[in-house]
Amino acid sequence: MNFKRGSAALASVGTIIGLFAAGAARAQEVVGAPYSWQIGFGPSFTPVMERVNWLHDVLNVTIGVITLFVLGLLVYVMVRFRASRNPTPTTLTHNTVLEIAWTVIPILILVFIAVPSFRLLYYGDKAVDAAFTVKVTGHQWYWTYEYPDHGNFKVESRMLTEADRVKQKPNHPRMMAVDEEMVVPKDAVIRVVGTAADSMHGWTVPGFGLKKTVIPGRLNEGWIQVAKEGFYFGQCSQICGNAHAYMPIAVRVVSKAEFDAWVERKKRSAGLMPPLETDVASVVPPISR
Ligand SMILES: [Cu+2]
Repeated sequence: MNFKRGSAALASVGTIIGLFAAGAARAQEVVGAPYSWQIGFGPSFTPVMERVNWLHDVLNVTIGVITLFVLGLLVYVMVRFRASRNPTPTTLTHNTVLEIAWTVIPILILVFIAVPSFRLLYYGDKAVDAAFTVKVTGHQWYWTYEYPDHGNFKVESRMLTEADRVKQKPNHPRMMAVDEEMVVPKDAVIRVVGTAADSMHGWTVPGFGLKKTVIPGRLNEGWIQVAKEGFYFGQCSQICGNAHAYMPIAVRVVSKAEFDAWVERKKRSAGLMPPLETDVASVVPPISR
């Protein structure tokens, strides 16, 4: 117990130091990341994940009630029909009413569970009135993000080495920081379509309630709408090869203005927009004769 408390305290001191260190470089905080001693779902950051949490709670209560009811029946049978109390066994084998009841009631329970399950499946399946699309592609072993509605520039997202993480993004969790995050504006409904270039991968961000297996030759769809700015993390969730553990998913949610500025920078560096004069001066060396 003391060890647990001690390490939890150390971890939080570490987090605070990390936040201070990063504060100077970047004001945006890490919002959706796994935390020490986490056993259940983390907090939800999208409408889909809120509903996933709700369904999870409803199912847990349903399962709990059924389990307690069956346990009660077993205890009752063991006490009421014990051998010492019933020296002569009964020859009763059928009870039509009971048999219909124990068939129909579980069916009704399954229907009760199926209705919200299917509603949630279809709710998360397709984006309605999406502002734009981001195409996610899983590679061995990194992610690319394409922005087809913004000129189709592409961002490659690779995990930082531990040394680079400490230097560049010290407040990001170990083995989850990447060089280039997927960047999206807050509050906007964003369609996320996913595919893979080689083997199957899984684009999964727990706080978004999104877990899409991405498959070569197929396009799978989901959507997100995140209200809070910051960094959110997830991991590839299909065993995709020897560096499967080293292709984390990092999403940066920013304001609309910041997003537009980021898109412009990416478009310029992809040659989709003319570079700024200051960039040209720094990139093209003066001609010497
Ligand atoms: Cu993978």
